[in-house]
Order: sequence, then structure tokens, then C-alpha cells
Amino acid sequence: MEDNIKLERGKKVLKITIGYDLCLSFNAPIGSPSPDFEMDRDTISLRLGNQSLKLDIKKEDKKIIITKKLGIKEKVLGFGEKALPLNKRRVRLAFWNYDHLGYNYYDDPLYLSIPFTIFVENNSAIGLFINSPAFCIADIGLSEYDKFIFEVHDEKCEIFVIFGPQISEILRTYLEITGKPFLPPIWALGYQISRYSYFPQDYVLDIAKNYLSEIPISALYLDIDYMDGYKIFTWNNKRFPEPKAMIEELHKLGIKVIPIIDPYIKVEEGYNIYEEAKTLCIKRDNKNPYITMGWPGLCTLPDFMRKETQTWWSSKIKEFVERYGFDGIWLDMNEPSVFNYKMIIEDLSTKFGLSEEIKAIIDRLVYILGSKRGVKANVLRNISPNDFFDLSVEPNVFHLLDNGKMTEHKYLRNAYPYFQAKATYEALKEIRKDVFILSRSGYAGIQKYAAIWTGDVPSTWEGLKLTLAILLNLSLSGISFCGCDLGGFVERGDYELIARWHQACAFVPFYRVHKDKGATEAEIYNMPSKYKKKIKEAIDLRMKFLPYLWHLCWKSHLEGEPIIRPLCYDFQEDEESYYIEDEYMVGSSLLCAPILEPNSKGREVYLPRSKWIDFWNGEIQEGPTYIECVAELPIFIRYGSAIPVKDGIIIFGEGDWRIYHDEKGKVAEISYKNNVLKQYGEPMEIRNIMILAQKISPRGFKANYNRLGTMIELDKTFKEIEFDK
Ligand code: MIG
Repeated sequence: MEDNIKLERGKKVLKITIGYDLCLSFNAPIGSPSPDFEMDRDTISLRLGNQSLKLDIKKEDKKIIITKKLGIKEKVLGFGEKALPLNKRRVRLAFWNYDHLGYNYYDDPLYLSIPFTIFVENNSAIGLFINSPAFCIADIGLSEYDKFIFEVHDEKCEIFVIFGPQISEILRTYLEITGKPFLPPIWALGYQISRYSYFPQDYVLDIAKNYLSEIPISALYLDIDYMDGYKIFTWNNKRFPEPKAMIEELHKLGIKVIPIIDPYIKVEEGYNIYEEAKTLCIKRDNKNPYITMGWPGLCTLPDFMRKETQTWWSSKIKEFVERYGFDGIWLDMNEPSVFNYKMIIEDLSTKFGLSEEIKAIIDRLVYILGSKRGVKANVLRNISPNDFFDLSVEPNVFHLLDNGKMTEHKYLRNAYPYFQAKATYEALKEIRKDVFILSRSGYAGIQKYAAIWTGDVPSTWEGLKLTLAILLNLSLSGISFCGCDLGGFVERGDYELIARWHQACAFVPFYRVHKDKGATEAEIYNMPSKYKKKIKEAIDLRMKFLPYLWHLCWKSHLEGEPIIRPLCYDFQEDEESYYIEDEYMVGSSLLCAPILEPNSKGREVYLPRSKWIDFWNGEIQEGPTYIECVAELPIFIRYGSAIPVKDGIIIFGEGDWRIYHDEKGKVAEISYKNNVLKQYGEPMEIRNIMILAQKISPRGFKANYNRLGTMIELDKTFKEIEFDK
């Protein structure tokens, strides 16, 4: 390697900087222990405790190539939003934010790029975060079985090697580097509703009221049709004659309102946003703006890589949110995704004089073929940004950076949504106590600013299964507050699928129903009662566990722990746990094993090493084991858990429990066998306790209980409860 390489030791981290002037740079956490290392030409050998790692780092044809040997049983986890199993082997992944309509298993890339992975071999984990927002490729044992080859298509990057040996430690350190997840407002855990699009105004109010007659909802989203000709920061006054009054009324009903905002700026003389932003946009060359096609037709895009643009955007967001009283912002198309294929249709039209009708047919055709977009991660082939030309900004247009340098899009595309979310976050932070942003695209670090949903997943059983895998991949990559379109987005599966989807995601942090234009009307109040009942039960169950989810949001925010996670996070030593992505842990205390097949009454559930209690029937199981379980939504509580729920606390574990509370009757501390289970967030009042174990009885208060699973009402005077063995 040449000499423009810098090495810094940090707490359990070695940071290797190659080149200068990265547009988004992160610091290694300060402290010890820090790894020892040696460099011998292209090879760097690192060691900390009994963990070691060897990386080859080479520069070749304007690329940086990082190589590492892969063990036969080595697991490769993370890498963000990937439609792949937890353990990624024999695949080639691209990092290029991409609008992937109707994706399926192994379709790659998707909307968001996170070049962070965790290797696990013999129960020992090491993390690797390659910070480059440029086009990158990870070849994980595809071209050579025993090699991990990461290509950065640029001459600069930062490489963070993160030592474990626990997966949880690595994730925590990664979040110290890139930033802890934002703390969502509590309403963001509620049931939220959306479709493409709710309008006009009266209909929006009707929908809200119809929902409320069935189930509480916490937020309603306005998709692109609220705008005037898809021009951002405008209103369609015909559809929404009094937006302010409408929002006020929704607020009175206890419903938050969140509008979608795309990045497109319509090229239109006299449109104030265009006039103001003209000079702040991505450039075709030194003189001209980059003009492309987006929802409003010909448009340009703000160049978020520049402070000046961020400040401008923040001021627009502030103005818009304050004027109408919105409660959050939904950022879509921010990969950024543009309709280059429409430019081609326009070119054809100019050449051959196509009618609007023919143009519409071609457009529809491309939309349908859209599900064939992207590339397959398990097929060996060369990949370049040109593979994604149909919907991506051209790789060779320019961003003007703060240092005055013009830099091509391909070197920083993946960081675009990061800076947009940052500017949006900073705006909301100034005017709102609680900030909530939902973003489709993102990059490492986006977790500080926004929640992420998994975009346009097909409404199929495959889509449902896939969604769980993607959410777990996101969770292991620092995106704690993630979710999906409940029921799927593209097309519309049957009611059974929609109901199962609501159950499967009952504990998923972001819980919003959403669907495509043209998809069958499927608001729950219009559903057959059988399915409506199931969905309502799923929502009730979620609401029961809301205090636990809230506690986990705090934990994620303060300590960098994922809210939902794959079994291998809590049971790293368990080989089986790396191959299970149809079950998930909710914090460390609850295991959810949803039913993901049509026409089934139950499923086989894997329970890792621990004692577990079936939440529904109180049966105790000893893991590791596979069991047959018949339930609408199988859930299990782990031994030694205290879970705060709406009407009390659920505890499972024999003997040695102590629960203390303060003068207000709020839980101050729970300890179990000398382990303190700390409460985060707003401490809860304990009115009831559900004891899920036969062999304990409380001391210090009187209670009539004996039936497993019944809540015991407490006498409010106690200060401390102790449980006998
Ligand atoms: O080109 O705003 O993923 O949730 O409803 C499609 C319309 C644009 C894509 C988003 C979807 C949203 C839709 N958008």
C-alpha cells in the first residue's frame, strides 16, 4: 500500500483510513483495550485477546480491494437491507441504493446500503465496517469459496475492524462509531395507517373515524396525491380545501399526521422551490443542473452533500411542518430514485411521435417488468452502476462538495439519504419535542435520524417470509427502528395473508399498514369479521406489550441494543440459531415464532438453550429443542425474565425475585438472582403481576392467586415484594 494510509487504535477498534476527504467520516471510540497490529506490505494482521484477523488491502484500477479468508463454518451476518438469509455465503452483494419494486429472495440491491458485517467463527465474532458511500461489491465465497472480497469502487474509504468476541459487543461498538438509534416518540409504536393515497379530505376523516370505531390508530400518512402536481411543499387544494382544519381534526381524534416528501424539484419557472433551489442541485456539468424525470415530470434534485443545501432544506421542512402542524416526515424516493426509463420513453416519443396512450402502455410494461429489476445475489456476474440505470441518478453527474470539489455521483450516492435525513432531523428537532422521520433509503448512521421501512415488498407469502429475514438483517446492522408495509405493498394477497402479516410483525418496532394504488381496498373495518378479529387481536397483543417495546426503544437508544433480533444475537454459541429467520427475539425475554404458511394451525418452533414458557398455555419447555406448537401466534417467555406490560409485570423464573418501587408506586428496580433488570423510559406503575412459574409465592402483600397466567392485583401499599422459592 502507498503511504496515504493512516492507522488509529480505538476501544476494541482499529481504524484504517485510506485516502483523504471522505464526504462522511466516522471516529473510532476512544479507550482501551485496543488491538495490536502489524503491517507487512498489503497484509495487516490484528490481534486483541485471543481474537485475531488478517486482511489484505490492495489498490487496483482505482479500486480498493479488501480480502479475508473465510472458514468453512464461518458465518457472515449483517450488511443491512438484504433479501437474503442471516448467514450470507456464496453470494455477491452490491451496495447501491436502489428502488426495487416487488423484490423477492436474492434480489439485490435494495433501497438502503450498509457496508457493515459481523463474521462469526467458533463462537467468536469480529466486525468489519467499510465506510464508503461509493459503489461497492462484497463477494462472499461466490467466486472463491474460501474468500471474502470487498471492492470499494473509489480510492478512499475508512475500514473499521471491530473486536468482540460477542455479537452484541460488536453491534454496540458499531453504534458508538456511527451513532445510537434515535428515540422514537411513544406514539410511533402504535398502529399506523397508510395507503397510496388517502384523498380527498373528507375521505381521510372518514377513514380515521372508521378505524377508530374498531381499533386505536396512532398515525395517518398522506402519500403523494396530497401535493399539487407532485410538487413538493405544495397542496392540491381541490382534494384538500382545508388541510389545516383536517389535521386539527385528526389531532383531536388523537391521530398524528405525516406527509410524504420526495426529493424532486420540478423544473418550473416561478415555482418558488425551484427558484430557490436552482443553484443547490446536483449538476450535469460545471454550468447546468442535472435534469431528470421524477413524479412531477422534469425535475432536478437537491444536492444534499452540501451544507448550504441542507440548511435550505431544513428551513423548508420547518416552514411546511409548522404551517400545517405535521407530526413527522416520510421520506420516499431518496435513494435517490429517478425515472430514467421515462426519459427513454420521452426520447422515443420525440423520435417516433408516440401517442400518450402508447406511452402509458410502455410505462405500465416497465412497471410490470419492474419485478425483474436488480440482479440476483447468488449468480456470478460483473455488476456495475449501469445495471441500475433505469431508476438511479446517472453515475457520472456531479455533486459540489463543501470543499469546492466536484465529485461524481457514483462516489457518494449511498450517503445521499443520510444527509437528507440529517437535514430533516435537524429541522424537526428545532420545532418539535419528539422527532419522527420514516425513510426508505439510508446509509450507515441513518439510525440516528430515521426509522426505516422495507419498501415495496410483494403481498405474497414469500414476501412475508422475506420481510422477517430483511428486518432481522437490518436489526443486526444498527437499524433498530425498522418495519414493513403490513400486508405487503405490491398487488394484494388475500385476507389470510394480511392477517398473518399483522400477527407476524406484532412486535416489530414500526407497525404500519400500507398498500399500493390499485391494490384492493383492505382497511380492516371493511374486512370479513374472521380476519378482522385476528388483526384486532394481534394489535391488542402488541398494545399489551407496548411498555416492553418502549423499554426496548430506550435500551436501543442508550445502549445500542437491537429491539428485535435473530436468535443468534442472544444465543451466539448455538449453531442452529444462525439458520432461523422465521422466528425472532424481542429484547432478550420474548421469542416470537409467527405462522408464515397458508392454511396452518400451528408450526414447528425452535427454542434455544434455556427454559421457556408458552405464553398461551403455560407449558414449560427446555431448550434446545424443536416443538410443535398450535397457537394463532406462538410466543414464549425466557426463564429469568420480567416483562413490563400494559396492566402489570409478567415474571418467569423461580425464586429470588425482588421488585422495588418508589413513592408513586412506580417500578424502581427489579432484581432476579442478584441481576438487576433495569427499567428504562417512563417507569411503570405496578398494579398487577403475572407470575409464570408455579414455585414462587410473593411475600409482603396479600394476593389471591394460584392460577398460572392470571394477573394478581396488588395492594398498593407495598414497597418491596420478595418472592419465596
Ligand atoms: O414510485 O409515493 O415505496 O410506499 O406509496 C412509487 C408512492 C413511489 C414508493 C413507496 C411507496 C409509496 C409510493 N412510492
